[in-house]
Amino acid sequence: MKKISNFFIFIFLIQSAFAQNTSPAFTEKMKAEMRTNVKEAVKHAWKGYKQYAWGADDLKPLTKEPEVWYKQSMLMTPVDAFDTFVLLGLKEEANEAKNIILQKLDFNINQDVQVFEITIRLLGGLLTAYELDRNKKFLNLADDLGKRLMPCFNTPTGMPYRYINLQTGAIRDSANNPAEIGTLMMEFGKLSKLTGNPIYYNAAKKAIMAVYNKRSQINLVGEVIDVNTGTWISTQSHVSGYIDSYYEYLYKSWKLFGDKDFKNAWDVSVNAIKKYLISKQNNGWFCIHVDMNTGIETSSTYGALDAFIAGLLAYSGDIKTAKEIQKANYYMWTKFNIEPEEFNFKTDSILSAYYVLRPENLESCFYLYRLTKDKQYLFMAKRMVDDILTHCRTEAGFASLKSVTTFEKINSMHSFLFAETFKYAYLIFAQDNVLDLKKVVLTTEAHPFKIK
Ligand code: DMJ
Repeated sequence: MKKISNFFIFIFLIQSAFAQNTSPAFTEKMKAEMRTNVKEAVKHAWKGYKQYAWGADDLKPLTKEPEVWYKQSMLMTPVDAFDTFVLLGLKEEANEAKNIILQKLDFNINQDVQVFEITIRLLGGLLTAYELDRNKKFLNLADDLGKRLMPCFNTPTGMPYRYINLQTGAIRDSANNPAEIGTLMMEFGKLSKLTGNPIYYNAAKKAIMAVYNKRSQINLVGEVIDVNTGTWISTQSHVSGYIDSYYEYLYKSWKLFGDKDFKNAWDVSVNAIKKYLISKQNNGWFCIHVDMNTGIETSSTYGALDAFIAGLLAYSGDIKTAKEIQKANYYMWTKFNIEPEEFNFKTDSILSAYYVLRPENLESCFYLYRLTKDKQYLFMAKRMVDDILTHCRTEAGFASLKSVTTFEKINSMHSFLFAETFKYAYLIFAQDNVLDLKKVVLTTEAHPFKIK
């Protein structure tokens, strides 16, 4: 009898807590536990990399083999991971990463590389490493890489080619996209600020502004553009892959450099995003695909990559829209216990079922928590982190998933797991001063750059 009455008292207390709109507390102890769990996961993944893939770009977490992107490794994992180790206070791991980078990294490779990926992971990682560690060798490596990448901008429009040979400077693939064109601004701009050489800033600014100047009459950009002629090859418009971080860099470049041209371009662009791309559903707001000229919907594809837009909108001051979109992001996550790569909110169905350890949903939680201190985002983040640590862990590290409906794993562990996913997973449960958003701006790969 006593047990039954206790049960009713408990239910009563929960109900009255909800009636008073007070959700349960997320205690300091819970935060500390989450930080411990994330640190342990970082150490586990790094241990696997060291044991089975030391010196390679990435670890293949199922077969326990090294993965090298091109002819020769460029140490993607150590470079992407270094600042995460520093922020998490993992000194031994930070030293190991630093030593291999300074001893082995060499960009004199006769190989075509993708300008965007090399910039956000390596140039970005090296610049942050320099700002954190002050060892000039990091900056020299960044400057060497910057010089090797510069010929990509030699086009009539100033928009870069997608690929460049790091040794010969030969360029290829003139069909590029706003994300890969625009997401060079923070890294090249920072390189200019740190070296005193303006060529990088100027080239990257010309490129991103060239995309902006090719916007349609309704202020949207398309998905693929010819960098020689400036003609749009695909007029699909959205905030997903191929466009996403172009918008991110318009706003963040304004925050980082205080250059008003970026702010103006962001203001115009974000109004168009809100007018044409946002669709309001019961499960939250999400972004559709439209034609850049007409604004007419072409598909209602959303997904793991698009999830960044909530965080970006929160960061730029629109908390209301951000909260609505994060509701959809979380719905997409909890429906399967991990988000799929692509999801259709209108039909409530998966379009593409894989999960490659992406950070964007957690990233948005991080910004929303920092800016609102609403503890629902701590609970959301806990759920996502717990799910990743449970479903993706392997003996040697963490693996991507072939499908979020079966949890079958695939043999891939991208370096952005260290640079972004683990970093956001930790920071959301850490004190604000571990990373002060008034002092730094995080790049698209979550490398913090100091605002000067
Ligand atoms: C990262 O390399 C960057 O965040 C990029 O802008 C998008 N894709 C991955 C993470 O999903």
